[in-house]
Order: sequence, then C-alpha cells, then structure tokens
Amino acid sequence: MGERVQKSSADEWDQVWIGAHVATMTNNGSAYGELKSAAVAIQDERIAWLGSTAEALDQAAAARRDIVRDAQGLWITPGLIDCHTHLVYGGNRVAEFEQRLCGASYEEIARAGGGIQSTVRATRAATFSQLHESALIRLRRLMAEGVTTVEIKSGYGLELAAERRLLEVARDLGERLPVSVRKTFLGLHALPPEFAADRQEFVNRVCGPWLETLAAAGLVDAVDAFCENIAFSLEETAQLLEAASGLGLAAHVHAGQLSDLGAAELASKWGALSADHLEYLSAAGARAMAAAGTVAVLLPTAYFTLRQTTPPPVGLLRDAAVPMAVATDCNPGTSPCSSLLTAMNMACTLFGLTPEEALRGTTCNAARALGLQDEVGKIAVGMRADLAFWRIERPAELCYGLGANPCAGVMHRGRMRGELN
Ligand code: DI6
Ligand code: FE
Repeated sequence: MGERVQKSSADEWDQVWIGAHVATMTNNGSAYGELKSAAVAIQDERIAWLGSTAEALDQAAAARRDIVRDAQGLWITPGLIDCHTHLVYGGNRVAEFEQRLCGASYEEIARAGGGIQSTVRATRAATFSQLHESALIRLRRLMAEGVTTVEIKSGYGLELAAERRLLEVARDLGERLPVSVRKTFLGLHALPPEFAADRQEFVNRVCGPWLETLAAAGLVDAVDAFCENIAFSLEETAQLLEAASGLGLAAHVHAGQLSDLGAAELASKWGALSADHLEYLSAAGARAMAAAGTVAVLLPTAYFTLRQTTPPPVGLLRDAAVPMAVATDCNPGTSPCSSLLTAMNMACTLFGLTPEEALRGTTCNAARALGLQDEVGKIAVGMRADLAFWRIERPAELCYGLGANPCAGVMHRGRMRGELN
C-alpha cells in the first residue's frame, strides 16, 4: 500500500499524520478513493508519502517520533475548493429578497434597474477596506468549512477602477490568509447604465483595454461572461473569449442559468475551463462540453434561492461523462451563501448527485474547473498538502448535515491553521 516518491525518505518529512481515514479522491477503485487507517506524510508544502499507519511508524523510526501526529480516526479529504464565487461586493440585497417573496421575479427586478445594478452602485461607492472587510467575513466562513482554494470573480464594478479594486481585494485576501485565491475578471456581468445607449462600446472596452490593463497588472487568472437574454449575447461573449484566448487567459462562462442560448457549446468551442449553472442545457451542449473537457459547475444554492424548478440535466451530464463540480456562487442577489457544505447538500437533495459526486465536485472536479488539477483536489504524492480534517463517520456525512460543520482542522500548503478542534 505504501507509495514512495524518489527522494522522499522519512528523514525529510516535516510531519506524518497517522490513524486517519483518507478520502484521496483518486481513482484507486474504492469509493472516494478511500484508504482506511492510513497515514499521510508532508514535506514542505507537498504530500510526500501515503501508506498505512503501521508502515508510517516503521519509516519514522525512533529518532523521528516528534514528527508523528495522531489524527485520532478523523477523516481527511483534500481541502475543499469553491470554484465559483462573487465574494467581493458592496452592500447586500435583502430588500430585493423581500420583494421576490412578495411576487416580483428576478428578471423583473433586474429590468427595473435593481438586481445586479443595485450591487454595482453599492460596490462603486465602497472603499477598498469596506469591500475587504465584508468579503473577509464571508471568506472566513468558507474557510471554516475546510475550503483551501476559492475562485473570486469581479463583475460588480463594471468600470475599470472599480473592477480593479475588486480584483485587488481578492488578491490581497489570498496573500494575507491561508487560502489560495484564483481571480476572475467577470467583465461582462451586466451593462452599466452609462453605456445603456452604446453596448458595443462597453463590450469593446471590456474585451480590449480593460482586460489588457487588468491582465498586465497580474490581476486576472481567467475571464467570465454572463451569457443570458438579460445580460450578454453569444456574440458578445465570444468577443471576450477570443480576447482572453489571445492573451493566453483561461475562461469560464455563466451558461444556461435562465435559458439555453447555446452558451455551453460556445464555452466548449473556446476551450473554457468551465460552463456554470446549466439548468438549461441540451444533449448537444453536454456532448460539446465532454469533447472539450469543459467542467459543468453546478450551483444549487442559486437554484434554491431563485426557487427555480428545472434542475440541470444531471443524467445528460453523466451519460456524456462531463465532469461535474459544485460551488456556492456566493453573491448578494441569487446566492447569499457562504457554505460550501450547504451547496454539497443541495447538489444531492435538489439535483440528485450522489454524495461521492458532490465531494468530487468540491475537490478534484473543482480543481479541474480552475485548471489546478495537477496541484490540488486529490490526496496523492506530489500534490499540494491542502487538507481538511473531519469528525465524521463516513464521507457522505459531509453532504448530510444542514448547518452542521464537522470540520476539525485545515492544512494549507503543509501548514495547519491552528490545532485540531
Ligand atoms: N449569475 C448569478 O447567479 C449571479 N451573477 C450571474 O451572472 C447573480 C448576480 C446578482 O444577482 O447579483
Ligand atoms: Fe455566478
């Protein structure tokens, strides 16, 4: 069972965790890639060795007993990955939540200048530190549930300076906290009012000088567009995907949340890492995604908040072998949710994923949705030592509880964030 890498000998390990049940999420033939009564050794920020507890104790002979840590029967999974959030924004949309419950629809509110536009106004008016402070609260909640990587989109600034500020807040959060942040420029989120009479000029700026400036500042890992009747067309989305591809940037697309415009096919055509939402998706769209290796990111808490009734065609995605990820879509309008475990629960209860699919959706498949599959999302030798420790009987328990948080500890890049609790 022991798996050694060249050069990794117990002498070089920094720590070895014994007595753990490990959900490796590798395809080792068992559910969740599980290894019972196993041990994981860490060297610097990587996983150096994986094997049985008995072997680990053999290897870490007497002189090295100081590096042995007892996981006391906890489960260890890869650190969770929230691969789709709009974590940084000003204000909130509680008034709109109330309006919707009194009968107004999301589209009606959006067309009347509310919705995304109201968050744009609040975001433009907010300072860096105000944005930072409110995002930090949400990020800490995610992190408390074992999240070690989070994707953060801009998209509530919709002018260069404000978009830059959002991405700078995202970058700063990743630099200050023990969590890895991927930054996405969601330039085509909504048309800001000052461009109401000239959409094309807005799209040209987003896809041209704004994208180039932000990318040159190192603030853009990927781009994104909200491709929808109430937002941006297929042609406008294609313009952004083409510009991103020219700059060597990755892409995501908000596709099929409210209608099927063919955005999944477009995302696939441009080799986007992911197409997200997908409540409305055809068999042809699913096949195109499978052929391109584009991940389907499912966002059940947005579906829940909007009280939608047509779930994504999970059967089609399974049949076409499209990898499925699950994320919070944390945003003030359609998913005021900073709990990835809640999203996993709803992926099961509302969309019919199995608990194993849901956990793959927040580990290995979420890594793939961010292009990070060689770094994080699985527990294997050479992968980054981003781990979550759980006080659970079996992995399905991560999806079972509503409002429960069985996280007992988190390791990011080989360092524990505090002690096990
Ligand atoms: N889809 C969403 O669910 C969010 N953005 C998007 O493109 C909603 C954004 C909002 O309502 O503020
Ligand atoms: Fe979103």
